[in-house]
Amino acid sequence: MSDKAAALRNLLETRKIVRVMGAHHGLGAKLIEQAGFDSVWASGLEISTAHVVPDANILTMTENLDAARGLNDACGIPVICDCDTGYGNAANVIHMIKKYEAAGLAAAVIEDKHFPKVNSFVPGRQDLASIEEFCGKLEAAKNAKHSADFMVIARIEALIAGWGMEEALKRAQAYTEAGADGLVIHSKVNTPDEIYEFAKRYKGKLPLVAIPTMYYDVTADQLAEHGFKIVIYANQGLRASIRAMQETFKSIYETGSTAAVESRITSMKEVFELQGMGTLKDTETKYLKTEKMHVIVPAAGDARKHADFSTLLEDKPLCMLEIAGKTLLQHQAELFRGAGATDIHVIGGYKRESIRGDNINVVPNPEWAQTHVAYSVMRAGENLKGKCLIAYSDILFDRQVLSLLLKSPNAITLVIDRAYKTLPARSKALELVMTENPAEGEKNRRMALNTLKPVRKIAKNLDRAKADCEFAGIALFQETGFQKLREAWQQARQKFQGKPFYEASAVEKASLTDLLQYMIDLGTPIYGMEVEHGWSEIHSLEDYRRVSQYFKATENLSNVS
Ligand code: SPV
Ligand code: MG
Repeated sequence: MSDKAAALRNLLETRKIVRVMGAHHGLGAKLIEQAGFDSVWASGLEISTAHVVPDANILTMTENLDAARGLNDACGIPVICDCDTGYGNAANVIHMIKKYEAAGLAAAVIEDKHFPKVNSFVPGRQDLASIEEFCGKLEAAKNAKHSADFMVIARIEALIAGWGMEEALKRAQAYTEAGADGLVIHSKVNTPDEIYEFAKRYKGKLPLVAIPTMYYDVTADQLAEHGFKIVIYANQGLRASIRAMQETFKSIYETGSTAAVESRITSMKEVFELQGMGTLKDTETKYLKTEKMHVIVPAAGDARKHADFSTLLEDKPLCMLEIAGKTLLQHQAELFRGAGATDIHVIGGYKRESIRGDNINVVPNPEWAQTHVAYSVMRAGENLKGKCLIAYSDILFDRQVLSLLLKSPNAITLVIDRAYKTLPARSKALELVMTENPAEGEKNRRMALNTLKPVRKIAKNLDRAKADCEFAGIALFQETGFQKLREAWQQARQKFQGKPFYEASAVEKASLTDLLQYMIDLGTPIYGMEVEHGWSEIHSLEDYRRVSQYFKATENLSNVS
């Protein structure tokens, strides 16, 4: 038994009049449901027009059934189907009813014309079937359906064909006796008078259906007051969308741009909502078992002490600094998402209330003034499972650097820059790295871009003569590597409680480099991926200007291409 057929029966019991709106595709059905209508009309006229063929049984039953299924699947309300004349004789009707009922549709309307029919509003060839022939179809339909709820509604075309009121009433009586579940009385005049007269004179008890295409002034309440139980607005959605598309296309064609129509058309956001993109996201979270890639951006510190542009940071942390129209964080987040990040956690401390961005999870570190990067990272990382990328909030880097890093098979990989020695001295202490074989990089300069080298030392106070690289502030931890980082942190907090920890005065004040050095000392392999360019920190006004100019220049480049 179709739940939707039962739902339609229930609507007939509970509504003063059941309001039905025509559609030809799932989207229409969804919008009809959202607008509050009770039911959807799978309109032959609409479905034909959508295929750009005349509403004259050019489309097959299968094509109409497919369209009706599409409407039904897209909404939770019952669908009443326009089945024309039943696609042939009584034998065709039997097949049709079985198919429509099995598809979960709520009702089939068949009209008493000859196959192939023509739309009721097209003059000429409105040939009526005999009463006997049509009653045969109704009896066949009644016997073919399984559920008492599924409705077979007879549509009387006597007024359309010009056979007059007496004929219409005679047919109404005959169809009632033949077992129809409802009656459509169709009319092409522009007042409801003749259907009102019909309703008044009809002696049976079947629910009456009106299709006020021509007598469009009538209200649903007026129809209800005159004894109608169902009103079908058969084609207004189709007509509205044709006009809207024509006007939109004309404007775009004439102006050469979509600007003039933008405010009149549905936003992409709304389009995605209609598609059910939100549900898809939930589904993905629940069922897609692909590895997650989390990103942690420690951004809790107050950078004013390092930066010579500190006045720009009175009300925000460095990650909210605007560079070429976007915040530093937004630039980073776009890169991370492009690389497949599933979620981005930004640890906020100083002025954290100003941190915002699409799909950014701000993790507060209220102890930010007494703690440092390792502590912040672990606030976000405590419960994360999967791969994790840690990126300092004051750096920007090239897409290529990120994609090379993500190819690293090692459990822990740091991006390290071997060109640091050639750069002018910088105000902030650099985080230096000594790899296993510093000379190697020099030897293979051209080949070594993606070389992964074991890191021996990482610290601020490394002897510059021994340090071959600078840590670029981005590190990739595979799930196992991140687990090791977490364990090392827990161990360090116990072991070094109340004591200095590497270069930090206390373990809570540890930099990431302190924790990494601790791990190296514990025997955990940590690799450095050598690069020579492709990233920049933003520590000075000079950095800020250079990076801003870079973005403006690349924007101009992309405008040219
Ligand atoms: C349809 O929508 O296809 C109908 C109603 O049959 S009407 O076009 O008004 O005849
Ligand atoms: Mg029709």
